Amino acid sequence: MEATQQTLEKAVLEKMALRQQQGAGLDMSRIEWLDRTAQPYRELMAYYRCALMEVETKFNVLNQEFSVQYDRNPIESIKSRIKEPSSILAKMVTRQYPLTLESLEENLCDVAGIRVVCSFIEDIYMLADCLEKQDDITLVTRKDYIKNPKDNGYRSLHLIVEVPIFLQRKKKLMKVEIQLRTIAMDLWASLEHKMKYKKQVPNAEELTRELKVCAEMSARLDERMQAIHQGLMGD
Ligand code: 0O2
Repeated sequence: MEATQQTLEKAVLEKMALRQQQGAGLDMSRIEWLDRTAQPYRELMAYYRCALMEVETKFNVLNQEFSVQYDRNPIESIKSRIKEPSSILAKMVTRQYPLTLESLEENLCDVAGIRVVCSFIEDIYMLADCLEKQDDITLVTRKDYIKNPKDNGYRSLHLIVEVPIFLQRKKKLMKVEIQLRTIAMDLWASLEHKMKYKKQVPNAEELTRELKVCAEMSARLDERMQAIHQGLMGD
């Protein structure tokens, strides 16, 4: 598995190196080029990791403040990831984006991704609003798949934001994709994801229908649990 990953990473770097080499018209060997491009690629991924740390800290701060003020944590868990080189390459090739680092940065919004799992739907909107109001955050897009679920039943709130990272000599704005969902939405999405990526699923149509029913049921459950919670808090 690790060996496959390394091979794929090498393939991405090599393809990007070649494209840049052709663009710049430079005359040097493939290996030299790979070495030269490997470093900028790693640097860019390091910047995305820094951006993830910034956004994750912002959510942790909000969670702390909330727990002090209201004696409860709106966030159940936070997971972050950098998109794998193979997925980056696949997306760039499928969408016919130029295979350069500049194009990667400009066209892909989900290289750095953070998933925030909340207890209640109202926590999702509260956290999203708090984040969007921060003066170093720029909202690029907001897709509300909770109010407008996908046809298959998928629910989550998606934000693409730009966040500055402060480096030795410069400030750099980095894009981060944020997915906010409840525990029930998260469970549903991981089950559906498993099904999507499984090659041969017996009774696929039946399971897809069943998943859609489950999405409806879990949405009702989220609403009822929130109503009970509001009742307990006296809202
Ligand atoms: P992965 O492996 O999770 O990264 P974009 O790809 O952002 O340019 P798109 O497709 O409109 O454009 O983005 P959208 O709708 O905001 O979805 C982005 C991500 O949300 C997906 O990333 C999934 O993580 C998640 N997602 C969206 N729809 C579904 C769904 O129907 N089921 C599940 N399980 N997850 C979904 P990737 O890149 O597809 O995958």
